[in-house]
Amino acid sequence: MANNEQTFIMIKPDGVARGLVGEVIKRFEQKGYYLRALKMMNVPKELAEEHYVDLSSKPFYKGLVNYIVSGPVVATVWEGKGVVVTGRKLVGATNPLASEPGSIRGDFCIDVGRNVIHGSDAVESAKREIGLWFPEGLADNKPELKWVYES
Ligand code: DGT
Ligand code: DGI
Repeated sequence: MANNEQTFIMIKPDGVARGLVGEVIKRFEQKGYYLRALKMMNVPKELAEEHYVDLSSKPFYKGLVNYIVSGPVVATVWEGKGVVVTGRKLVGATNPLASEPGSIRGDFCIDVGRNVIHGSDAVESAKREIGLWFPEGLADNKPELKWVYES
């Protein structure tokens, strides 16, 4: 399994407004994942629409897009072995009422429409989302991680 797998994690406007940025970063860092890129931004409507294009036929799509553009978000890329699947475990199930306590959604939210964080659900979608949110590319800024990985 590759040590340099990447996932896209976004702290949504409610997560930023509620001061959960540090908490999210802490949980990914303490697991051992590497914060490869980070930016705070207001989201153009077209970007929110494109990010959630797979859900465009859903009745909640318009509300979802309005929620994502309602305030600043923090867009991040995390890197490490198994980070997509394990990142989803750290994030928790989509509906926070079904998220396990100990996961971010399980610990910090209630409504599916205010679920504080997004995490890519597969390696392929992570690639698509990183390209979408970081079209400028990622800086070459990775240290040696010999205290995290055996080889
Ligand atoms: P433990 O960790 O001593 O409580 O024992 P178990 O039952 O959780 O784990 P076990 O018996 O499979 O392995 C004993 C120890 O060997 C474990 O603590 C870590 C190490 N170990 C197991 N598999 C590997 C491996 O593939 N590579 C390395 N470097 N160490 C391993
Ligand atoms: O990858 P996830 O965010 O866990 O889940 P997803 O890709 O299926 O859905 C994306 C977002 O859409 C999710 O974080 C919250 C929202 N959503 C999903 N299902 C519903 C929903 N929002 C409402 N209001 N109702 C839903 O049934």
